[in-house]
Amino acid sequence: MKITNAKVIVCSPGRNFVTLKIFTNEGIYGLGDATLNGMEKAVVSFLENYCIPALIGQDPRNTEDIWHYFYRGIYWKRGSVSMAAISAIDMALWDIKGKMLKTPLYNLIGGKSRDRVLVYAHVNGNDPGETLEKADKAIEAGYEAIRIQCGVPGISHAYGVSKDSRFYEPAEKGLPPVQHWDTSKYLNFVPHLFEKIRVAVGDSIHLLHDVHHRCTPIEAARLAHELEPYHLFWLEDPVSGELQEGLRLIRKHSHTPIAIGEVFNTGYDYTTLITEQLIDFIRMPVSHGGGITHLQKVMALASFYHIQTGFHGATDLSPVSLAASLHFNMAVNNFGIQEYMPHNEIVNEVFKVNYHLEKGNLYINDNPGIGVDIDEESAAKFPYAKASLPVNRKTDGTLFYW
Ligand code: EZ4
Ligand code: CO
Repeated sequence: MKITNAKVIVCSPGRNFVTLKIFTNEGIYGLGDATLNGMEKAVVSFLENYCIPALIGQDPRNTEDIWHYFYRGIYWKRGSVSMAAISAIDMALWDIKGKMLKTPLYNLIGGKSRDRVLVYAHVNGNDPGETLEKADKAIEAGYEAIRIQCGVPGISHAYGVSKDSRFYEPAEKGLPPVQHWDTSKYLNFVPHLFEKIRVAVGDSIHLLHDVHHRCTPIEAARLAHELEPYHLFWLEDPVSGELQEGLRLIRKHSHTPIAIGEVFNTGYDYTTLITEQLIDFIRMPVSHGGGITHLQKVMALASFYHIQTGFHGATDLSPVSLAASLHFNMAVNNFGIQEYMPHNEIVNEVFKVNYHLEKGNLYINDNPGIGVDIDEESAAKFPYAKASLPVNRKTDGTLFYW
């Protein structure tokens, strides 16, 4: 079996998606998600100019060797752009493998360990009252786990609080907008928010919260400690992960579970975090973390340290990514939870999906491979539109963390 060609499909049904389609001499093709929010064209260029020419003629069944060809074989390693490309290639090859063997991807990576995938919903409001109303709605809809984000008094626009009440989208058209941030206001506010929410929703609902890397290790330690009475399922990205040792300080002061790494892109970003048991959940998704091939290794290492999956799954990850995550989560023993945000309806005109939501859980059907298809005619109706994630500045203008 040979790879005969590959192409990159860029479309924007409400938001930008980059999809890699790999063709073979046996008529089977595979799809991979290469979307990197706000940096889409950089991945397109890397795929088109460097990866696709090297893929043509290779045997698509050799997922392990091809992965290493693009990772070990390339002098300039790692980085979000090249890892997004490698992840898309790997996903497309596993899609081909499943289609060739006429079986869903989960059967190739361990079979079913469960019959559904627990997801968490996104709840965000401008103030605690509105946030609680939306939390009640999510619980009524059957969600067992909800991520709570809320506007912070004194901060004009807090990241993660959606402008559109139905869909969550942090990127805005054009160049990056500037948002403002004040950590002390945030730290003073969040424990009160969670007290209110926990008292109102009771003990049986899982509550999650995303810090989006806005704290220093000692600030994050304070927050994780002060949130202990409200029994969070996890506190996400409490600090920027560049300094893995920084997580030691949080662990030392708190038993709030920690999830980290939606911006990570290799297992090397996790080695200290895993082997010192500084975290509880892996956020790095299939689409940015090296695909199925690499994430299997990361989650295997994590399994020895009681660390579970909790993959990124915001709307900037395409349905191909979400389906790939679902196969992974169905198969792996150390499954934790999956992030889920419904895509805008027009996304489903372009992508034909093989999963559905029922009472806070996602179910996947038995389509072979990853099992999502793309309607290219429909994709062509939605041309790329530049959009960017915001940059953050303190109120005095100092550029701040992501
Ligand atoms: O900032 O998906 O956990 N989810 C998040 C998201 C991410 C965006 C980045 O593209 O943190 O809001
Ligand atoms: Co996040």
